[in-house]
Amino acid sequence: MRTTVKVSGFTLGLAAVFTAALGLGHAVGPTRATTAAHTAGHDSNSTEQTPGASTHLPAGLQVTQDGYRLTPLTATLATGAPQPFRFQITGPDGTPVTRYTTSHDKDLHLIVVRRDLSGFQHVHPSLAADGTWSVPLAVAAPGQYRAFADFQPAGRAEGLTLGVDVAAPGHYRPAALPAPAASATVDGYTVTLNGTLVPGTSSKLTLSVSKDGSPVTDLQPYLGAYGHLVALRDGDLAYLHVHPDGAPGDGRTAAGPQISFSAEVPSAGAYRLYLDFQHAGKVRTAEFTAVAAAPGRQAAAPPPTGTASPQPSPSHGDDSHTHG
Ligand SMILES: [Cu+2]
Repeated sequence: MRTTVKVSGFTLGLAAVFTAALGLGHAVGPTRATTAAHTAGHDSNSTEQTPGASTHLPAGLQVTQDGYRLTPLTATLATGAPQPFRFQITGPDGTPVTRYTTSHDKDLHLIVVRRDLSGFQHVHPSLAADGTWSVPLAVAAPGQYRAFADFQPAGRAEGLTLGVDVAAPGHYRPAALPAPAASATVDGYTVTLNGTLVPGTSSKLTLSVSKDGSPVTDLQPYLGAYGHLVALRDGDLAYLHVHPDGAPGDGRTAAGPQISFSAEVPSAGAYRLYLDFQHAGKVRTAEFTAVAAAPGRQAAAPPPTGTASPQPSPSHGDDSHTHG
């Protein structure tokens, strides 16, 4: 008798947990049904949203979305000599995706950054016939890293950015986020940032490149643009790939010194911006911290001269931008 009562109680408990899990899944995870509603134009689903909340999560926060999943095949990242970092993107049918739509000259862009927003790398892995991506990779220091795969499966209308954590074993000394600054230096280049990030609004950002005090007017196209800008939100590393205004050869876009972008950040707060630009045959990355003001408030003006990011990321040399 006693046993029966216990079992019943346990079964009840299970049922309660299962119901709670269902509720949670409904609230935060797109089920097949809500995904379909999204595709159809989020009507039924949007009624469940907090008023004013964005319907879609920012990119890069999930390891799986709409049936696609980013699966690392390499357990850890190397500090020292580069080691192959391998991963797959599996599709809704569970098999590795082998066909992609090219974007910015590449089928997949891999961004690797430590969780404290240091050690940024933007590399382009090679795809094997079986759907395995691989790239030689080393990071400058131990720590917990975030790897973002930015890609568009063939036949899908829009791109996806999935993110996964990968550790570089060792003693992790997290670095503080550098203070907001309007200029940064890298390899003798000075890059200045103009513009203010406003949450929920397309904000124009202009970056100007100079070297030895002279404006650089012969920037070279890199992946179909004079600059590529990635923004990561401090705190959760929400990912924004910001699109440049204008393209090389369109008759109106100069090869510097200014590169313009339209950026829409999802919230107030601090972001780390990473600008990739190419000059004299080499791709470099200038980094900035920028703060998006809460709507209706004035953003604090960044100091005129930057604590330029120390930037000697040894892992971010020529190789990290060579397309294999
Ligand atoms: Cu790329």
